[in-house]
Amino acid sequence: MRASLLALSLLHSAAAAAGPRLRPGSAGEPALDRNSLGMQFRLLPAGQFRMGSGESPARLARDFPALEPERFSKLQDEGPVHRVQISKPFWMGVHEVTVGQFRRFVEASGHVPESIADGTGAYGYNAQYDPATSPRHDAFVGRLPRYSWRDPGFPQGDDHPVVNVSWADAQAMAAWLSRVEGRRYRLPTEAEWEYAARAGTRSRYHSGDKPASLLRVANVFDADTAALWPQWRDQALPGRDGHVFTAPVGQFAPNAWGLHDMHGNAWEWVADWYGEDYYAHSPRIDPQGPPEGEVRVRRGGSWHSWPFYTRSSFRNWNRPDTRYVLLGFRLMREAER
Ligand SMILES: [Ca+2]
Ligand SMILES: [Ca+2]
Repeated sequence: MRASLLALSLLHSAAAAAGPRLRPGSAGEPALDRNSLGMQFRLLPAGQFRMGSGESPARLARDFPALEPERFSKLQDEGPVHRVQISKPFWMGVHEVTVGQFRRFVEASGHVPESIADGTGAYGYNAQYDPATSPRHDAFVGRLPRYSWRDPGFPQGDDHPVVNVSWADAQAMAAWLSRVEGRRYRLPTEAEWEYAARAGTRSRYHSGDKPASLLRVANVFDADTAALWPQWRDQALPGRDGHVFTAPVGQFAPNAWGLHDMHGNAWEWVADWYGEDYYAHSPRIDPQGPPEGEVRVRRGGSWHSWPFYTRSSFRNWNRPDTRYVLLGFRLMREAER
């Protein structure tokens, strides 16, 4: 038994080294691999999907009654729904990059994260904030030098998603892993991200259309988090997901392709510049985003996001030097040919 398991594992390693395996694993899930930092990746197949959302403001207003109706008329950037072809299989990170993985990267590479290098720091949660009197009515303060990826003002274990990292910090980690392993790591494109998040679904979430379905699959702005932001209690997911701030990655059910936390926990930087009307003219095969821009796209929502903003099609953005308590990243690895 032991010998045959060993043989099987050698066979698997040989197959993985030889190139991508297009067929899903025997359990119906894509093949799984671990890299030198212990990060897990799933080999997603090449394929086509319909990107974006064409939901009417009326339908959204019906299903998200706590939001002001004006919000639903500002979603033109999610359309038109268009067919996108992902031409090559790729290895997608199963989890958001964790605090522990980011620390190992920083220690091994000598990379100085942008929040420390430029001396301005990052954002943090201020537990003393008073919703009635604090500036901006916001518990998040910054930038301040005391905050960084090491300390967003709330407790995080090594298995939580790293936040307060800039787009360049994410790029630096991908470049370092690529150098160390001789394979190409990078941020997913916006199209690769949505393809991976949907895992074949067309619904608002990979768990269905109903916000309540998120309780099973995502750490979002739930009743416990809303206790700290009572002014937004009406926006909270009814119910408790068990996490006031970030959760350890992989605590919730994965999507059909074995990927965790595509909704919620930390927003995820992707590679693309943001273009509001990009979907109207983007190439059908492997779109890469506009050639230039001011802000980079982030996807998926966070532990502090209302359910509406964690939909698979929702697009948001930040300046690339942003470091914020809600924003982390996930890496992908290109499949060897
Ligand atoms: Ca939560
Ligand atoms: Ca996420």
